[in-house]
Formats: sequence, C-alpha cells, structure tokens
Amino acid sequence: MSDFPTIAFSDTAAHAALKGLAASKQWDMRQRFTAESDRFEKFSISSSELLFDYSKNLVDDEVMTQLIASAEQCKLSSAIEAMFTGQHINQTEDRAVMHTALRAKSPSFVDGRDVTPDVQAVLTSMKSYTERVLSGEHLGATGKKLTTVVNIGIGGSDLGPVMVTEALKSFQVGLKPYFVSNVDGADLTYVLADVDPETTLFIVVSKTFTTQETLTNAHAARTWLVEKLGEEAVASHFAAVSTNLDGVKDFGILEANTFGFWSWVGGRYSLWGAVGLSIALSCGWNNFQALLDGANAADEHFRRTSFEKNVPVIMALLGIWYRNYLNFGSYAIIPYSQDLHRFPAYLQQADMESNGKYVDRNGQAVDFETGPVIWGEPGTNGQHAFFQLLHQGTEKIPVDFIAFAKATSPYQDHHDKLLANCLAQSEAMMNGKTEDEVVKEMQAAGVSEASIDQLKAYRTFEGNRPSTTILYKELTPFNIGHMIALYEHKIFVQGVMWNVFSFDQWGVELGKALAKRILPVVKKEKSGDFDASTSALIEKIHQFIDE
Ligand code: G6Q
Repeated sequence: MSDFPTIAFSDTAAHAALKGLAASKQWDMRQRFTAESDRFEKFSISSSELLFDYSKNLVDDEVMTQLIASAEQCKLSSAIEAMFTGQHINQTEDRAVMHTALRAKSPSFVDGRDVTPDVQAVLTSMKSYTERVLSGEHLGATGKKLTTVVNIGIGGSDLGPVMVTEALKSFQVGLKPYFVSNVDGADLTYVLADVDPETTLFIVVSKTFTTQETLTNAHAARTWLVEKLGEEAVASHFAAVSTNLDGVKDFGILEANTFGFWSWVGGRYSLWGAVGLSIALSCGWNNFQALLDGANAADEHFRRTSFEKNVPVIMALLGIWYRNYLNFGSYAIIPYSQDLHRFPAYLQQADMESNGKYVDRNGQAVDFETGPVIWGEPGTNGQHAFFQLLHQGTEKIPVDFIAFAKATSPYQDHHDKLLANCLAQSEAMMNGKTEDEVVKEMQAAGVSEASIDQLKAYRTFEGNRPSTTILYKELTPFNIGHMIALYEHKIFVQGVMWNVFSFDQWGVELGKALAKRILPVVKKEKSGDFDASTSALIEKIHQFIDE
C-alpha cells in the first residue's frame, strides 16, 4: 500500500470559501474583460508550441487562488510524486501506475526496480519489427510486402491507437491501418472485405488476452487467413501485444512477433508502448518516438511546474469548479481538426472510466459529484448540430476548443475558415448577444417593430458560457503526444481531488462477466434464471430468429 493522500476537495479549508464564491459571484464576462486589462495574461499559459487560454472561463483571482489552495490541501504534490515514483496508487488492484515510464527519459522505478531497461527492450523490438515490415524484410507468406495492418482489440487496446493513427493521418508513411473492436461481426466483415490476405498483418492487442470481443475477432480473422493462405501464413501475418504471454502462445502467435507490457500500465493509458504498434507501423518509428517525446515533455511540465502555471492542474481545477461548485453535469471537447475526430471518443474512455466512481479511497460513498459526462465532435460539424444547446440550452456546458494554427491539408482557405469558426464560437459563447443588440441589428435590417417584439427574446443569447482554447502551433506527433498526456494528467488530478481510485475499472470487469453468463442462454445451450425483462427479451430474440 502507498501513502497516497486521501483528502477530498470537500474536506479542505478552501471548500467553504469556494462554496461562498460560487454563491456570490456574478459572471458578466464582457464586463470582466473590460475591467481586467490583464485578464488574458493572467489566465493563459504559453510555450513555444502551445497557447492554453483559459481566460474565457467563469473564474477570477479569488476563485483561482482558492482552487489552487484546495489542490494543495488535497496534497496533490505528494500524490504526483507517488505516481511518478511507482507507488501502488492503484490500490484496489495493488498496482503502480507508470504509463509515464513508457516515455520517460530517465530511470523510472517500480517496486524499487528501474523498469527503463524493460521498457527500452520492448521499444527496441517494436522499432526493429516496424523497420523490418516497412522495409519489406519481413514479408507476407506469399512473398509480398505487407501494406495493411489490422489492429484487433477493444477499449484501451483500441481507442488510443485508432485515435492517434487518425490524428496522424497526414504523417502516414507505412501500413494503412484498420481497426476491429466490436464483437458485432459487421465490424470484422467490413474490414476483411477491404483487405488483401497476402498483404495484411493482424495485431491482436489484449492486455489480458481473455477479452471476449478481441478473442472472437482474432479467431475469426485467423480462420479467414488460414482459409485463404493456409496454416503456415499465421506466422508472418499475426503479431500480438499482451501481458499474457501464455495466452498468446496458445493462440499460435510466434514469440518473435509478440510484444509485452506490464500490469502497471492501465489499458486506457497504454498507447505509449507495445499497444501503439499499429501507430508505429502506420506512421513510422520516428513519428512514434516523437509522440512519446511530446508526452514526456508534458510529464515533465506536470511534475515540475507550480500549480499556477501547470496546464493539467488548471484544466482539472476548472473541471472541479464547474462540476462541484457551479453544478455543470457535462463537459464538451470540440477539436477544430478533422484529424482529431476520434479524440472525444478516446477521452470519453480515459476520463469516464477513470473518474466515473462513487466510492472514495476510504471505501465510503462520496457525497459530491465526480466525473462529468465527457462528449464532443469535431468543429465545424458540431456547429450545425448540437451547438444550439451550447448557446441557448438550459444548462451551461464548458467546452475545450482544440485547434492548430497551421493546416495539415494543402487548403489554406479551408483552414482560415476553420480557425475563424473556432474563435467565433468561443467568443459568442462568452459574449452572448444582448436584447439591445438584437433590436438594433433587426432595426438596421429593416425588420418591423412588431416582428422585433415577437422575435427578440429568441434571438438573444445570455452568454457567460465558459470555454478554454487549447491552441497548438501545428499538428505534429510531438504535439499530439503532449496534448494527450496533458489530458491524462488532468484526469489524474481530478481523481486525487475527488478522492477516487482513477486506475481501476470494476464497471468494465462487471460487463465482461455478465455477458458470459447470458451467452449460453442466448445460444440456447442452457436455460437461465434472470429477471422478467431479461428473460422476455431472450425469449423474443429466439422467437424472432425462428420466425
Ligand atoms: C481500460 C480498460 C478496458 C480494456 C478493455 C480491453 O483501461 O481496462 O477498456 O482496455 O476491456 O481489455 P484487454 O486489453 O485485456 O483485452
């Protein structure tokens, strides 16, 4: 067991002050920008690659001071050190949490042992495998070069790689990546219809190598390959990533094509090691290494920067302020970047699986809200869909706008429009539009006074809707790694302050066990004793199939 702190934000001295501030503050953001000439300078953090602008949030000096005090009173600094020094902070599974070791540039210790040589050994074999596949030294069974990689995995063994390979699409130099995750056979069917067995490499990614979806898909893909090319093709067309090396061996994947990782890397934090093999195979080794370097730069920033200038800490504190003091139930992530179209889905898992918990680190049910609903879609698409609710819905939803100053496409005009939309949305959410402005606008357009009277309420926007803009210079592997790691650490800080265990996932384990119990009944292999609703649904499924 570690000496990880167990103080929730609600047990800190700052809590009463924050409650008082939440109840007493009036948020007229236009007025605040006018009154505080240094508001942007105060509430932004910039580096050579990043401008983190949180000035459009519903905070001021007093609120930020108390939020930072709250983090200090929760002993956040010792929690950060406990993670980086390999203490078993994932206490319900008795494990260290060391995904940072996968991208570290200095020794990282777990149970008193430097794990860097192990990490480097796996990275070296991944690099050599990647280079052999990309150069054509490692060929398919019929002597053809491999051109396609199919990652078979789910959850943490899927979402990270799929998100990053999409994000780095403009850096693709190697294999074309495909992903099969769902146990719905449609997923595998569409991918197999698209790929050529002679040039396709399958990577089975499963930390446990017991996950129903992944093994079902992996066995079906294996059967497909064997039907096309024969049993001996498995050796050159299948690789595996797992901590369960016996499971991989039983499946029939060669040890030489097997890449390991460790129990101290959580599934949803695992893209930085062997789980990221599909990223390396599609983007090439140098880009994968740059991704790790970016994440490591964020780790260093997080570990060594004072809370006032610490991006993940500020992100987390804003989230706590909104969730626990202003009572906002969800948080939107809107990347103005098509390349990041899977980022909200990735973050949904990272955040909601980590902090969607109601039992605290003392084993007691919490009496406050923890993880909010995380959701989002890329801009500008979202503008033509759910943004209506962001501007005029009854609940305020804080937004992270993510943008890159430089385009990845050759269409500069498109990119200018993309950025203009991004900035316009955060500006509009903050400023709103007063009734007076609406009336003047309509008068100028020659609308009759009767129509103005009828319509002005609908066209008024109250504003004061908070957002943060995360603006990177350009979309590079380094910056993508950096951004993901910032969010990882934000999640960590919130878990510390909500006093929950962020690195277990008993809800996921529950799902894995439940389906196994119902499966034989669905298959009509045996009968089961379920509630009336479940039994009736099973019966109806059987009836529909038989009709
Ligand atoms: C992630 C979760 C979960 C897990 C999947 C796949 O943190 O534990 O999403 O990644 O259930 O598990 P395997 O990698 O063991 O197949």
